Parts: sequence; structure tokens; C-alpha cells
Amino acid sequence: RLFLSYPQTKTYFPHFDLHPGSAQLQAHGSKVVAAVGDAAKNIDNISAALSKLSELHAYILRVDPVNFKLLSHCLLVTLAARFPADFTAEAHAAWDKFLSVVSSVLTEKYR
Ligand code: HNI
Repeated sequence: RLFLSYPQTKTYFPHFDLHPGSAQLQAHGSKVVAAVGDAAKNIDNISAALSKLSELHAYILRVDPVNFKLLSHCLLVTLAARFPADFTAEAHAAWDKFLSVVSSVLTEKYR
């Protein structure tokens, strides 16, 4: 969804097979979601839980922070589409807040 809705994000993945459902995309999506899971399990200290990833995104990958907002939006839309009954206004607000903390942590080393 990220690459289809916001094609500019593809520039970070020139080495990937970005066709919908590709094995590489599935494997990568699963790593990303596992990291979101780590953040949820360490919700009191997301900064420490994601510190390695924060360094990777800031110093090595140099992903522009705007892209984190785009990905967060795609994650919200996906949750809403897959779990319509659970996606109440409260769940929406909570996920939005949580993903913005995760994004801040992953981009804080840029400063
Ligand atoms: Ni991200 C690699 C998690 C946002 C571009 N990213 C990872 C890895 C995880 C990860 C986990 C794998 C690390 C490893 O193999 O050691 N990325 C996350 C999370 C978010 C995020 C949790 C936000 C919620 N990444 C983004 C965004 C972009 C991005 C917004 C750019 C659009 N990430 C990358 C790239 C890689 C990457 C590029 C390296 C891919 C590869 O394997 O070469």
C-alpha cells in the first residue's frame, strides 16, 4: 500500500522486487511489523527498544522523516480495513499516538 499510494517511497528500495505480494516485500513487511510489536511490548521505553533501528534509519538508510507519516497512515488504513469492528475512534486515536511515538523514535537521531 505504501509503494502504490506514495510511489516516491520506492526510491529507498531500488534493490527490492516491489510487485504486490513479492516474497521480498512480504519478508520485509513482517520485519517491520515485528518491530512495531517490539515497540508495543516495550511501550514504557520505546526509545531503548528501537535504538538499533533508529541508528539504522538515521545514519545508514537516511530515510527522510516525512516518509514515516506516510507509512503510519498506511498502517492505520490497513488496520481499519482489516479490523473494521475493532477500529473504534478510541482505537484509531491510540494507534495514531503510538505510531507517532514509534516514528519520533526512529527519526530522533537525525537531530
Ligand atoms: Ni524501515 C529496514 C522497521 C519505516 C526504509 N525497517 C527496516 C528493518 C526494520 C524496519 C525492522 C529491517 C532491519 C534489519 O534488517 O536489521 N521501518 C521500520 C519501522 C518503521 C520503518 C518499524 C516505521 C514504523 N523504513 C521506514 C520508512 C522507510 C523505511 C518510512 C522509507 C520509506 N527500512 C527502510 C529500508 C530498509 C529498512 C530502505 C532496508 C531494507 C533492506 O533490507 O535493504
